[in-house]
Amino acid sequence: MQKRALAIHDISCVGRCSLTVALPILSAAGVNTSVIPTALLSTHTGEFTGYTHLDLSEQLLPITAHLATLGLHFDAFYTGYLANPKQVEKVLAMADALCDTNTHIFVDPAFADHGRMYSLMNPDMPEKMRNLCSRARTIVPNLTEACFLLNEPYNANGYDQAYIRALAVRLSQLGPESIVITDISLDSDHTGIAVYQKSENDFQLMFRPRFPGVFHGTGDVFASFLLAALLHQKSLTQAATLALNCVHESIRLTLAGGEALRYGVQFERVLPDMITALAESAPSL
Ligand code: PXL
Repeated sequence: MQKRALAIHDISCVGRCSLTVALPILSAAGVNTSVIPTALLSTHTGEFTGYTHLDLSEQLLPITAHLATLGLHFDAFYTGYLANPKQVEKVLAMADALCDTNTHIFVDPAFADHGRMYSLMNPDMPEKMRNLCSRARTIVPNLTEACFLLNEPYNANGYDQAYIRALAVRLSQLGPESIVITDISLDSDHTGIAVYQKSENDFQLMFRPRFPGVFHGTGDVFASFLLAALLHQKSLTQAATLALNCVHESIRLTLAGGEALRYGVQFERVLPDMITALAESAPSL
């Protein structure tokens, strides 16, 4: 049976993040993907100025009420960028209305990076987002978001494996079974992820050589590849490896192509490889 996902993120018209990333990646993975947009922006807020911003909070519950009448089963309920902390409460109500016990609630906190909250974010977001993370089966914070969620000071570097493992364990104590923390660096030449599965008490770090630069939207690209692989019944380790490789390759192609980095990464060029890897029983990607 074809899998069905519901992606709840903003639409940034230009800049490759949120729904313009989640939808193509999940669709290419063969997942029937519905969307509920949380906000409409002309671009993401990372490296642009003068962007427009329309908060779609008032639409969330009416859209949900209608969709709930359709009696659909969603295999995944995938949340990303929310326009304000109050939307978190609405998203929890949406989960009540649209999820069943088999729905994989997959949360990308998507409110901060590089030690700071995103430009339009309200300071109450971390506390509210903690409630949504508690409800999730899988969460994919970057290191900044992990620190905000746990009220920990953020260190860009100067931490060790034991520190990251402790963060992952504490995040799992909020509720989720699977934790993937992105943007981990134990040395300046590598960047990677921490993967923790609570029921197995299994913790792994995975690294790739670091490319110089700030790559917008890669958290969204990573999360979407990860969910695509999990919906193909890959293990957490397999899915995280595939997603890390796909993001690494997207960045490599972007740098080789010379496109300005604020336009995001060229994940489109990796989709054929993703499709091949998803079809393998032990993905080589
Ligand atoms: O990629 C995360 C993201 C999503 N949506 C909007 C953003 C950002 C990051 O800056 O600004 C609107």
